[in-house]
Amino acid sequence: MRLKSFYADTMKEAMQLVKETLGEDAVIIGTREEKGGGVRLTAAIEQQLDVYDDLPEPMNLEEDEGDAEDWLHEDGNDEEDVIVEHLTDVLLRHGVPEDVMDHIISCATVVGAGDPKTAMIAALEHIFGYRPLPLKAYKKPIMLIGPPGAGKTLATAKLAARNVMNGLKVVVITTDTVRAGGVEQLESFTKILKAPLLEAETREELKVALLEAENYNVDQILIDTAGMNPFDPDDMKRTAKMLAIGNIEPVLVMPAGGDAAESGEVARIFATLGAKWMLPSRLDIARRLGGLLEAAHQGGLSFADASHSPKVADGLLPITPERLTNLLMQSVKR
Ligand SMILES: Nc1nc2c(ncn2[C@@H]2O[C@H](COP(=O)(O)OP(=O)(O)OP(=O)(O)O)[C@@H](O)[C@H]2O)c(=O)[nH]1
Ligand SMILES: [Mg+2]
Repeated sequence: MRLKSFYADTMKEAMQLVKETLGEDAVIIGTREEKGGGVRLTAAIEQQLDVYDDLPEPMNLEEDEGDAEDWLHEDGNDEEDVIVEHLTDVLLRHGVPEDVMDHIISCATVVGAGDPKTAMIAALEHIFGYRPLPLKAYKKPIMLIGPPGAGKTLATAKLAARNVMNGLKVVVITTDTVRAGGVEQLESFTKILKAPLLEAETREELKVALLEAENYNVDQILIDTAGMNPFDPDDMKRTAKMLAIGNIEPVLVMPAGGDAAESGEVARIFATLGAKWMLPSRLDIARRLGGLLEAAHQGGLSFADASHSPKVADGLLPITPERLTNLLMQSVKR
């Protein structure tokens, strides 16, 4: 995709310029009235890609900045234009929906940072919340919830492992007792960690397990749950009833790489159960992060730590505006 901005006194003239320069296939992706009069119109055009162009490239910010300089000199654009064009390109490549993209770009231009990366960090910092999960005694049991296969059990094991490695005592409870292998999958980790693993299928059993866990006098209680379908009212009611026991902190485990609209809707539903935290999973096997940004936006969720590998030993990465920016700015071809 190639992006270019055009300036003209009227929209009609700007459209004509787009047509003459980029041809009939150009798509208008943004318009803005300039402070000093006239309009600015940003247009995009697909470039023919070789099949190998679709492979990911390593991040090379210096090269990106070089490109930005070229824009500056060739087109006489100012810094703000370079930032808008660069960020628009990055966000489009990640399939970020228009309203979130507009919000990020307006914030990035308002902060007046000199380069696209700094502007993106500032915008992401302003728009989204970032709260790593506690690595200390936490009075609320942490319950990992999310769609089937999202990575809840692996995330539970990673959280348990990092707590134990930091000298904290944990008890793990699983409510995924019906599915074959559900308990065994967790047990293989809790045994190594020498952490008690309790089972609770129903709300009543969970109440009992929580009382038992408190008797262990631990720093954290982690609860792994069975996969739940956000669009199935029965599944959601069951989870809501478990959470209604009180004082439980639900954390949504959300796989990266999903369709943005779908991820946003899923996040919004889980947020109604009280989730305020989102633990992104599968960062290593996703190339587009529009789904995660839309989920954070729709659900009003803060980014917690993320899972970036299928190995418990690799642990979790705290998500910060800087890390999110680096992930977004890694080259992703459309
Ligand atoms: N590469 C990679 N694989 C992951 C990651 N997180 C989870 N997985 C894999 O995804 C699969 C499902 O992970 P689980 O932790 O079992 O997911 P779950 O949400 O507990 O699944 P259910 O209990 O069946 O709903 C497993 O094969 C995990 O190894 C990740 O961050 N990166
Ligand atoms: Mg599981």
